[in-house]
Amino acid sequence: MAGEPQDDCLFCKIAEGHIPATIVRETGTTVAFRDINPQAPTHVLVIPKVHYENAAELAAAEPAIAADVLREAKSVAEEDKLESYRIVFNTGSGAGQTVWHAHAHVLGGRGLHWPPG
Ligand code: IU
Repeated sequence: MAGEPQDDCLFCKIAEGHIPATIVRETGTTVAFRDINPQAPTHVLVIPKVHYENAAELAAAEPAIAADVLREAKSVAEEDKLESYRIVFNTGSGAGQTVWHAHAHVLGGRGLHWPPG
């Protein structure tokens, strides 16, 4: 059920501390950890602890937690001293989403092209 931990969800397991990750920040509602396959010098994922399939579903059900995710993304950028950065929510397989637990990619530390690929 949406919002509840899913047995087969890797990010739920990271949020619960059952699978190790390089955690950079944690709040009551979010966890931020380094992506295992970084696409930029800073590539951190910010996830809500609650399980929703994507950012839009999270925002619809738990708008305050969606705001927490954005606030934490900014804090990650500040901690890594990024002047510019990009926050990405891949939504749907056609956009490259591979993990079905809402997550913000925080990317920075190199030039970022526009439009993205
Ligand atoms: P996506 O937007 O769903 O494609 O992002 C999923 C990300 O999760 C992707 O960048 C992976 O490298 C990352 N990731 C991870 O950090 N740790 C893992 O164990 C797995 C995926 I599986």
